[in-house]
Amino acid sequence: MHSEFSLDRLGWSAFYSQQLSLEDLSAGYPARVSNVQRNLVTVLCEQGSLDVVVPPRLATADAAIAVGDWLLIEHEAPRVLRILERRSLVSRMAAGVEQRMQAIAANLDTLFVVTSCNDDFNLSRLERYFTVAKHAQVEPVIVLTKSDLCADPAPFVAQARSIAGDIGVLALNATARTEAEALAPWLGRGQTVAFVGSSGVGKSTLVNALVASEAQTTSGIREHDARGRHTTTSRQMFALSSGAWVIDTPGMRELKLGSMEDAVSAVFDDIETLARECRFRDCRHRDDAGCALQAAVVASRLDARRLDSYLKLLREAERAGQSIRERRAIERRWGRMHRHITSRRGGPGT
Ligand SMILES: Nc1nc2c(ncn2[C@@H]2O[C@H](COP(=O)(O)OP(=O)(O)OP(=O)(O)O)[C@@H](O)[C@H]2O)c(=O)[nH]1
Ligand SMILES: [Mg+2]
Ligand SMILES: [Zn+2]
Repeated sequence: MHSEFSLDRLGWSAFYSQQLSLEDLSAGYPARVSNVQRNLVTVLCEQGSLDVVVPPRLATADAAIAVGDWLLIEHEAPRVLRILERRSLVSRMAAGVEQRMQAIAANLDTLFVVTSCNDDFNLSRLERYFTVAKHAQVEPVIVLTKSDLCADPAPFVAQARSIAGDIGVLALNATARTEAEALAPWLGRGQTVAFVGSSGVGKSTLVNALVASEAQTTSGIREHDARGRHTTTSRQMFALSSGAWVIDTPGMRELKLGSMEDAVSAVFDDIETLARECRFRDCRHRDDAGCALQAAVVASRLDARRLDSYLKLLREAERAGQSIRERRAIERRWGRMHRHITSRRGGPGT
Protein backbone atom coordinates (compact mmCIF):
# COMPACT_ATOMS: atom_id res chain seq x y z
CA MET A 1 0.00 0.00 0.00
CA HIS A 2 1.16 3.54 -0.73
CA SER A 3 2.47 5.24 2.37
CA GLU A 4 1.50 8.76 1.31
CA PHE A 5 -0.99 10.51 -0.92
CA SER A 6 -1.07 14.01 -2.33
CA LEU A 7 -4.26 15.93 -1.58
CA ASP A 8 -4.97 15.93 -5.29
CA ARG A 9 -4.67 12.14 -5.45
CA LEU A 10 -7.07 11.89 -2.49
CA GLY A 11 -9.77 13.80 -4.38
CA TRP A 12 -9.23 17.24 -2.87
CA SER A 13 -10.84 20.16 -4.71
CA ALA A 14 -11.70 23.86 -4.41
CA PHE A 15 -15.00 22.88 -2.81
CA TYR A 16 -13.06 21.76 0.29
CA SER A 17 -10.16 24.24 0.26
CA GLN A 18 -12.56 27.20 0.29
CA GLN A 19 -13.94 25.89 3.59
CA LEU A 20 -10.60 26.35 5.36
CA SER A 21 -9.43 29.66 6.78
CA LEU A 22 -5.79 30.53 7.51
CA GLU A 23 -6.66 30.00 11.14
CA ASP A 24 -7.92 26.46 10.36
CA LEU A 25 -4.69 25.67 8.52
CA SER A 26 -2.51 26.85 11.37
CA ALA A 27 -4.49 24.58 13.74
CA GLY A 28 -4.67 21.50 11.54
CA TYR A 29 -4.41 19.81 8.15
CA PRO A 30 -6.92 17.99 5.91
CA ALA A 31 -7.11 14.18 5.72
CA ARG A 32 -9.57 11.75 4.17
CA VAL A 33 -11.32 8.96 6.07
CA SER A 34 -10.49 5.52 4.65
CA ASN A 35 -11.97 3.31 7.37
CA VAL A 36 -14.49 3.65 10.19
CA GLN A 37 -14.83 1.09 12.98
CA ARG A 38 -16.91 2.37 15.87
CA ASN A 39 -14.80 5.10 17.48
CA LEU A 40 -11.64 4.31 15.56
CA VAL A 41 -11.18 6.21 12.34
CA THR A 42 -8.29 5.76 9.91
CA VAL A 43 -7.39 8.69 7.67
CA LEU A 44 -5.09 9.16 4.68
CA CYS A 45 -3.14 12.35 4.21
CA GLU A 46 0.07 13.74 2.75
CA GLN A 47 2.06 12.20 5.63
CA GLY A 48 0.56 8.72 5.15
CA SER A 49 -2.10 6.83 7.06
CA LEU A 50 -2.95 7.26 10.73
CA ASP A 51 -5.62 6.42 13.29
CA VAL A 52 -7.36 9.39 14.85
CA VAL A 53 -9.50 9.96 17.90
CA VAL A 54 -13.03 11.23 17.37
CA PRO A 55 -14.37 13.55 20.06
CA PRO A 56 -17.70 12.34 21.54
CA ARG A 57 -19.64 15.32 20.17
CA LEU A 58 -18.70 14.23 16.62
CA ALA A 59 -19.10 10.51 17.27
CA THR A 60 -22.69 10.78 18.52
CA ALA A 61 -23.95 13.43 16.10
CA ASP A 62 -26.54 12.66 13.44
CA ALA A 63 -24.73 11.34 10.39
CA ALA A 64 -21.38 11.20 12.22
CA ILE A 65 -18.07 10.64 10.42
CA ALA A 66 -18.28 8.41 7.36
CA VAL A 67 -15.76 6.77 5.09
CA GLY A 68 -14.92 9.26 2.33
CA ASP A 69 -15.22 12.25 4.65
CA TRP A 70 -12.65 15.04 4.72
CA LEU A 71 -11.55 15.95 8.23
CA LEU A 72 -9.43 18.70 9.72
CA ILE A 73 -6.85 16.97 11.95
CA GLU A 74 -4.98 18.79 14.70
CA HIS A 75 -1.25 19.39 14.03
CA GLU A 76 -0.36 18.76 17.68
CA ALA A 77 -2.08 15.39 18.14
CA PRO A 78 -4.08 12.91 16.01
CA ARG A 79 -7.42 14.46 16.96
CA VAL A 80 -10.35 15.44 14.77
CA LEU A 81 -11.11 19.17 14.83
CA ARG A 82 -14.07 19.05 12.46
CA ILE A 83 -15.74 17.41 9.48
CA LEU A 84 -15.62 19.45 6.27
CA GLU A 85 -18.89 20.09 4.50
CA ARG A 86 -19.74 17.16 2.24
CA ARG A 87 -20.24 17.26 -1.49
CA SER A 88 -22.62 14.33 -1.08
CA LEU A 89 -23.68 11.99 1.71
CA VAL A 90 -25.36 8.58 1.50
CA SER A 91 -27.21 7.93 4.74
CA ARG A 92 -30.01 5.89 6.24
CA MET A 93 -32.06 5.79 9.37
CA ALA A 94 -30.10 3.73 11.92
CA ALA A 95 -31.57 0.34 12.75
CA GLY A 96 -33.29 0.05 16.12
CA VAL A 97 -35.17 2.59 18.19
CA GLU A 98 -32.52 5.29 18.09
CA GLN A 99 -34.11 7.43 15.32
CA ARG A 100 -30.75 8.78 14.23
CA MET A 101 -29.32 9.15 10.76
CA GLN A 102 -26.38 6.91 10.05
CA ALA A 103 -23.84 8.01 7.46
CA ILE A 104 -22.85 5.28 5.00
CA ALA A 105 -20.35 7.08 2.76
CA ALA A 106 -19.47 10.69 2.04
CA ASN A 107 -18.26 12.65 -0.97
CA LEU A 108 -19.21 10.05 -3.55
CA ASP A 109 -19.64 10.54 -7.27
CA THR A 110 -21.31 7.20 -7.99
CA LEU A 111 -23.22 4.64 -5.96
CA PHE A 112 -23.02 1.14 -7.42
CA VAL A 113 -26.20 -0.63 -6.31
CA VAL A 114 -25.30 -4.30 -6.47
CA THR A 115 -27.81 -7.11 -6.71
CA SER A 116 -27.56 -10.50 -8.36
CA CYS A 117 -29.45 -12.35 -11.09
CA ASN A 118 -31.18 -14.59 -8.54
CA ASP A 119 -33.49 -14.36 -5.51
CA ASP A 120 -31.84 -11.17 -4.26
CA PHE A 121 -33.21 -9.28 -7.28
CA ASN A 122 -36.11 -7.07 -6.18
CA LEU A 123 -37.45 -4.02 -8.01
CA SER A 124 -38.90 -2.34 -4.92
CA ARG A 125 -35.56 -2.62 -3.13
CA LEU A 126 -33.86 -1.03 -6.14
CA GLU A 127 -36.35 1.86 -5.96
CA ARG A 128 -35.41 2.25 -2.29
CA TYR A 129 -31.72 2.54 -3.24
CA PHE A 130 -32.55 5.03 -6.02
CA THR A 131 -34.34 7.18 -3.44
CA VAL A 132 -31.37 7.15 -1.08
CA ALA A 133 -29.02 8.01 -3.98
CA LYS A 134 -31.32 10.82 -5.17
CA HIS A 135 -31.42 12.30 -1.67
CA ALA A 136 -27.62 12.04 -1.46
CA GLN A 137 -27.25 13.70 -4.89
CA VAL A 138 -25.15 10.78 -6.10
CA GLU A 139 -25.58 9.02 -9.45
CA PRO A 140 -26.73 5.41 -8.95
CA VAL A 141 -25.67 2.61 -11.31
CA ILE A 142 -27.23 -0.85 -11.09
CA VAL A 143 -24.80 -3.76 -11.19
CA LEU A 144 -26.37 -7.18 -11.68
CA THR A 145 -23.84 -9.83 -10.65
CA LYS A 146 -23.78 -13.61 -11.11
CA SER A 147 -24.79 -13.35 -14.76
CA ASP A 148 -22.81 -16.59 -15.17
CA LEU A 149 -25.04 -18.45 -12.71
CA CYS A 150 -28.36 -17.81 -14.45
CA ALA A 151 -29.50 -19.21 -17.78
CA ASP A 152 -30.19 -15.77 -19.22
CA PRO A 153 -29.50 -12.43 -17.52
CA ALA A 154 -31.48 -10.50 -20.17
CA PRO A 155 -34.85 -10.61 -18.34
CA PHE A 156 -33.19 -9.24 -15.16
CA VAL A 157 -31.62 -6.43 -17.17
CA ALA A 158 -34.96 -5.66 -18.88
CA GLN A 159 -36.82 -5.55 -15.56
CA ALA A 160 -34.20 -3.29 -13.99
CA ARG A 161 -34.31 -0.98 -17.04
CA SER A 162 -38.11 -0.78 -16.75
CA ILE A 163 -37.75 1.23 -13.52
CA ALA A 164 -34.31 2.77 -14.08
CA GLY A 165 -35.10 5.77 -16.31
CA ASP A 166 -31.69 7.08 -17.33
CA ILE A 167 -29.85 5.13 -14.62
CA GLY A 168 -27.19 2.77 -16.00
CA VAL A 169 -27.73 -1.01 -15.77
CA LEU A 170 -24.91 -3.55 -16.18
CA ALA A 171 -24.91 -7.33 -15.86
CA LEU A 172 -21.65 -9.14 -15.26
CA ASN A 173 -19.78 -12.01 -13.67
CA ALA A 174 -17.96 -10.36 -10.77
CA THR A 175 -15.51 -13.26 -10.43
CA ALA A 176 -14.11 -12.62 -13.93
CA ARG A 177 -11.58 -9.79 -13.54
CA THR A 178 -12.00 -8.60 -17.12
CA GLU A 179 -15.75 -8.06 -16.69
CA ALA A 180 -15.21 -5.55 -13.88
CA GLU A 181 -13.62 -3.34 -16.55
CA ALA A 182 -17.17 -2.43 -17.58
CA LEU A 183 -17.16 -0.10 -14.56
CA ALA A 184 -14.19 1.90 -15.90
CA PRO A 185 -16.30 4.87 -17.16
CA TRP A 186 -17.11 5.72 -13.53
CA LEU A 187 -13.57 5.22 -12.24
CA GLY A 188 -11.64 8.19 -13.56
CA ARG A 189 -9.00 10.07 -11.58
CA GLY A 190 -10.40 11.80 -8.49
CA GLN A 191 -13.71 9.90 -8.63
CA THR A 192 -15.04 8.19 -5.51
CA VAL A 193 -17.52 5.31 -5.79
CA ALA A 194 -19.12 2.93 -3.29
CA PHE A 195 -20.63 -0.52 -3.57
CA VAL A 196 -23.82 -1.17 -1.61
CA GLY A 197 -26.32 -4.03 -1.53
CA SER A 198 -27.31 -7.18 0.34
CA SER A 199 -24.77 -9.57 1.83
CA GLY A 200 -23.28 -12.05 -0.63
CA VAL A 201 -24.15 -10.27 -3.88
CA GLY A 202 -20.49 -9.75 -4.81
CA LYS A 203 -19.51 -6.25 -3.65
CA SER A 204 -16.12 -7.33 -2.29
CA THR A 205 -15.55 -9.58 -5.27
CA LEU A 206 -15.94 -6.53 -7.53
CA VAL A 207 -13.72 -4.38 -5.32
CA ASN A 208 -11.11 -7.15 -5.35
CA ALA A 209 -11.27 -7.35 -9.13
CA LEU A 210 -10.73 -3.59 -9.39
CA VAL A 211 -7.82 -3.39 -6.95
CA ALA A 212 -6.29 -6.66 -8.17
CA SER A 213 -3.02 -5.03 -9.12
CA GLU A 214 -2.36 -4.04 -5.50
CA ALA A 215 -2.74 -7.51 -4.02
CA GLN A 216 -1.85 -6.81 -0.42
CA THR A 217 -4.33 -3.96 -0.27
CA THR A 218 -7.18 -6.40 -0.82
CA SER A 219 -6.17 -8.91 1.81
CA GLY A 220 -7.61 -6.64 4.46
CA ILE A 221 -11.05 -6.51 2.85
CA ARG A 222 -12.32 -9.88 3.92
CA GLU A 223 -12.75 -11.59 7.21
CA HIS A 224 -14.13 -15.09 7.69
CA ASP A 225 -17.37 -15.46 9.60
CA ALA A 226 -18.38 -18.59 11.53
CA ARG A 227 -19.55 -20.33 8.36
CA GLY A 228 -16.27 -19.65 6.62
CA ARG A 229 -17.76 -16.98 4.40
CA HIS A 230 -15.90 -13.79 3.68
CA THR A 231 -18.24 -11.16 4.93
CA THR A 232 -17.31 -7.52 5.05
CA THR A 233 -17.51 -5.99 8.53
CA SER A 234 -16.45 -2.39 8.03
CA ARG A 235 -16.61 0.33 5.42
CA GLN A 236 -13.28 0.76 3.74
CA MET A 237 -11.87 2.87 0.93
CA PHE A 238 -9.23 1.64 -1.51
CA ALA A 239 -7.09 3.38 -4.11
CA LEU A 240 -7.22 2.27 -7.74
CA SER A 241 -4.36 2.76 -10.16
CA SER A 242 -6.78 4.74 -12.36
CA GLY A 243 -6.76 7.43 -9.66
CA ALA A 244 -10.26 6.61 -8.41
CA TRP A 245 -11.30 5.50 -4.92
CA VAL A 246 -13.62 2.57 -4.23
CA ILE A 247 -15.50 1.97 -1.02
CA ASP A 248 -16.59 -1.52 0.02
CA THR A 249 -19.45 -1.70 2.55
CA PRO A 250 -20.92 -4.52 4.64
CA GLY A 251 -24.12 -6.08 3.27
CA MET A 252 -27.25 -4.27 4.37
CA ARG A 253 -30.27 -6.14 5.59
CA GLU A 254 -32.31 -2.99 5.86
CA LEU A 255 -31.98 0.38 4.19
CA LYS A 256 -34.43 2.50 6.13
CA LEU A 257 -35.24 5.87 4.63
CA GLY A 258 -34.62 9.10 6.51
CA SER A 259 -36.75 12.20 6.04
CA MET A 260 -36.52 12.37 2.23
CA GLU A 261 -40.01 12.86 0.81
CA ASP A 262 -38.61 15.04 -1.99
CA ALA A 263 -36.35 12.22 -3.14
CA VAL A 264 -39.30 9.79 -3.17
CA SER A 265 -41.26 12.31 -5.29
CA ALA A 266 -38.36 12.65 -7.72
CA VAL A 267 -37.85 8.90 -8.13
CA PHE A 268 -41.58 8.36 -8.69
CA ASP A 269 -42.29 11.50 -10.72
CA ASP A 270 -44.36 9.42 -13.17
CA ILE A 271 -46.74 8.53 -10.35
CA GLU A 272 -46.83 12.05 -8.95
CA THR A 273 -47.72 13.44 -12.37
CA LEU A 274 -50.54 10.92 -12.69
CA ALA A 275 -51.78 11.68 -9.15
CA ARG A 276 -52.66 15.25 -10.23
CA GLU A 277 -55.64 13.66 -11.97
CA CYS A 278 -57.06 12.20 -8.72
CA ARG A 279 -60.48 13.69 -7.89
CA PHE A 280 -59.53 14.72 -4.34
CA ARG A 281 -56.38 16.62 -3.47
CA ASP A 282 -55.95 14.59 -0.26
CA CYS A 283 -56.44 11.29 -2.10
CA ARG A 284 -54.66 8.46 -0.26
CA HIS A 285 -54.55 6.44 -3.50
CA ARG A 286 -55.95 3.37 -1.76
CA ASP A 287 -59.66 2.85 -2.29
CA ASP A 288 -60.57 6.54 -2.64
CA ALA A 289 -63.24 7.51 -5.16
CA GLY A 290 -61.86 8.95 -8.38
CA CYS A 291 -58.27 7.86 -7.72
CA ALA A 292 -56.32 8.20 -10.96
CA LEU A 293 -53.58 5.85 -9.73
CA GLN A 294 -55.94 2.99 -8.93
CA ALA A 295 -57.62 3.56 -12.29
CA ALA A 296 -54.23 3.37 -13.99
CA VAL A 297 -53.49 0.07 -12.24
CA VAL A 298 -56.85 -1.36 -13.43
CA ALA A 299 -56.08 -0.17 -16.96
CA SER A 300 -52.61 -1.79 -16.73
CA ARG A 301 -50.95 1.58 -17.27
CA LEU A 302 -49.34 1.43 -13.82
CA ASP A 303 -47.77 -1.54 -12.08
CA ALA A 304 -49.51 -2.29 -8.74
CA ARG A 305 -46.12 -3.19 -7.31
CA ARG A 306 -44.69 0.21 -8.22
CA LEU A 307 -47.65 2.02 -6.67
CA ASP A 308 -47.24 0.01 -3.44
CA SER A 309 -43.52 0.71 -3.40
CA TYR A 310 -44.18 4.47 -3.83
CA LEU A 311 -46.77 4.62 -1.04
CA LYS A 312 -44.60 2.58 1.31
CA LEU A 313 -41.46 4.68 0.77
CA LEU A 314 -43.41 7.94 1.05
CA ARG A 315 -44.95 6.88 4.38
CA GLU A 316 -41.58 5.71 5.65
CA ALA A 317 -39.91 9.04 4.77
CA GLU A 318 -42.73 11.00 6.44
CA ARG A 319 -42.49 8.89 9.61
CA ALA A 320 -38.71 9.33 9.72
CA GLY A 321 -39.16 13.11 9.60
CA GLN A 322 -41.68 12.92 12.40
CA SER A 323 -39.55 10.77 14.70
CA ILE A 324 -36.42 12.86 14.08
CA ARG A 325 -38.36 16.03 15.01
CA GLU A 326 -39.71 14.34 18.16
CA ARG A 327 -36.27 13.17 19.22
CA ARG A 328 -34.80 16.64 18.73
CA ALA A 329 -37.59 18.20 20.79
CA ILE A 330 -36.84 15.79 23.65
CA GLU A 331 -33.12 16.54 23.40
CA ARG A 332 -33.83 20.30 23.51
CA ARG A 333 -35.93 19.86 26.66
CA TRP A 334 -33.18 17.80 28.30
CA GLY A 335 -30.61 20.38 27.21
CA ARG A 336 -32.61 23.19 28.84
CA MET A 337 -33.05 21.19 32.04
CA HIS A 338 -29.33 20.41 32.13
CA ARG A 339 -28.43 24.09 31.66
CA HIS A 340 -30.93 25.05 34.35
CA ILE A 341 -29.42 22.61 36.85
CA THR A 342 -25.80 23.53 36.13
CA SER A 343 -26.61 27.25 36.35
CA ARG A 344 -28.19 26.78 39.78
CA ARG A 345 -25.06 24.95 40.86
CA GLY A 346 -23.11 27.92 39.56
CA GLY A 347 -21.40 25.63 37.02
CA PRO A 348 -20.66 26.31 33.38
CA GLY A 349 -23.20 26.26 30.59
CA THR A 350 -25.33 29.30 31.54
N1 LIG B 1 -20.24 -17.24 -9.98
C1 LIG B 1 -20.24 -16.03 -9.43
N2 LIG B 1 -20.00 -15.92 -8.11
C2 LIG B 1 -20.00 -14.69 -7.57
C3 LIG B 1 -20.26 -13.52 -8.33
N3 LIG B 1 -20.21 -12.46 -7.50
C4 LIG B 1 -19.93 -12.92 -6.27
N4 LIG B 1 -19.81 -14.28 -6.30
C5 LIG B 1 -19.52 -15.15 -5.16
O1 LIG B 1 -20.45 -14.85 -4.13
C6 LIG B 1 -19.84 -14.94 -2.85
C7 LIG B 1 -20.07 -13.67 -2.07
O2 LIG B 1 -19.35 -12.61 -2.66
P1 LIG B 1 -18.80 -11.35 -1.85
O3 LIG B 1 -18.09 -10.49 -2.83
O4 LIG B 1 -18.07 -11.75 -0.64
O5 LIG B 1 -20.19 -10.68 -1.42
P2 LIG B 1 -20.39 -9.29 -0.63
O6 LIG B 1 -21.45 -8.54 -1.37
O7 LIG B 1 -19.10 -8.59 -0.44
O8 LIG B 1 -20.99 -9.79 0.77
P3 LIG B 1 -20.90 -9.05 2.22
O9 LIG B 1 -19.48 -8.62 2.44
O10 LIG B 1 -21.37 -10.09 3.20
O11 LIG B 1 -21.84 -7.88 2.14
C8 LIG B 1 -18.38 -15.26 -3.09
O12 LIG B 1 -18.19 -16.65 -2.93
C9 LIG B 1 -18.17 -14.85 -4.54
O13 LIG B 1 -17.16 -15.58 -5.16
C10 LIG B 1 -20.52 -13.68 -9.74
O14 LIG B 1 -20.77 -12.72 -10.48
N5 LIG B 1 -20.50 -14.96 -10.22
MG1 LIG C 1 -18.17 -7.93 1.21
ZN1 LIG D 1 -55.36 8.89 -5.88
